Amino acid sequence: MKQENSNKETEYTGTIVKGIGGFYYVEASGDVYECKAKGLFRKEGITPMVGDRVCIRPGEHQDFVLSRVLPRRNAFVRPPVANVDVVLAVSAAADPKPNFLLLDKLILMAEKKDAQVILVFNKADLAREDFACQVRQRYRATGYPLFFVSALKRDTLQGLKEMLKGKKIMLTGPSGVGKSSLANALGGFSMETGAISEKTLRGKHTTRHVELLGAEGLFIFDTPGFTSFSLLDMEPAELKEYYPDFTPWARDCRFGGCAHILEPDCGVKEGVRQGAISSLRYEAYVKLYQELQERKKQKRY
Ligand SMILES: Nc1nc2c(ncn2[C@@H]2O[C@H](COP(=O)(O)OP(=O)(O)O)[C@@H](O)[C@H]2O)c(=O)[nH]1
Ligand SMILES: [Mg+2]
Ligand SMILES: [Zn+2]
Repeated sequence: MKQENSNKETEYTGTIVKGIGGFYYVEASGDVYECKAKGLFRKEGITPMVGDRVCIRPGEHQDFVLSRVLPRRNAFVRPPVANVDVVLAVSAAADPKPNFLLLDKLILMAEKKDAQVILVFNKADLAREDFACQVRQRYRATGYPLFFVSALKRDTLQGLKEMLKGKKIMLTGPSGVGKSSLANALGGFSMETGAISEKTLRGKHTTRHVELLGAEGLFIFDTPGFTSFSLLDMEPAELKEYYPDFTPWARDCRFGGCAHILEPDCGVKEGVRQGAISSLRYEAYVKLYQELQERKKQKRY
């Protein structure tokens, strides 16, 4: 997008798709420009990130200068990416067995950063008969879109792909669930798949750069996603804010700051009793709440 600014210089708006060795690669109207960042950024405490919307302008020597970082929707530290629209929280129906506590943590990270959450259960071809039913039960009241797919069968991916059009996407989830396979099937990329390559990747390429890949109308951050190690840095009392399935019931709690744990007359616990909120999801909430409390105590001493 060309814009004439006050200096009558041509300015472009684009997206950082890669950053290596002090250079940023900015995609604007289908072209990629190699840019140096404006010297002032460091002084201003601004670090451009992959995913950032930025302005660039021609420099003095037929080069390009990254002159401005536009306001971000969000920014993650590990991996360092900005403007994640959608977090695909990926699990496998089997092999590896789903870990719902970890899944809830991934959801919470996404919620905290105000990214849209989409739940994906891959390897549907390996699922037990009642699997989808149980999962639906657990997450129905959250309102999160929920997909049962197989990266190996493209026809199962159509609905998901529709929902991802035009979005910047981060895939998260444990190793082996099929994140790379999904990215490849959704966008025709060629990310390495398989347990062995995953391990060697982690061993050898710990400084592997982050890249935003675009194809077939969607944009995927090629990173390992956030892991359980960087999870749940929040106050125990903050946790409940990120449970959309609790929200309508929390209005009936007697106490304003109700944590929905031990308090009497708790609307959320009533919701669980009535079966509107999944008891499994609620029990996982209690576990996470206690985990956060425990950690807070340890920090204090
Ligand atoms: N049966 C089955 N296997 C799959 C499916 N998707 C991926 N896989 C296999 O699961 C393994 C791990 O996949 P990968 O994409 O590397 O997982 P990642 O570690 O999450 O990136 C690979 O051997 C894939 O071929 C699927 O839908 N069904
Ligand atoms: Mg992978
Ligand atoms: Zn309550």
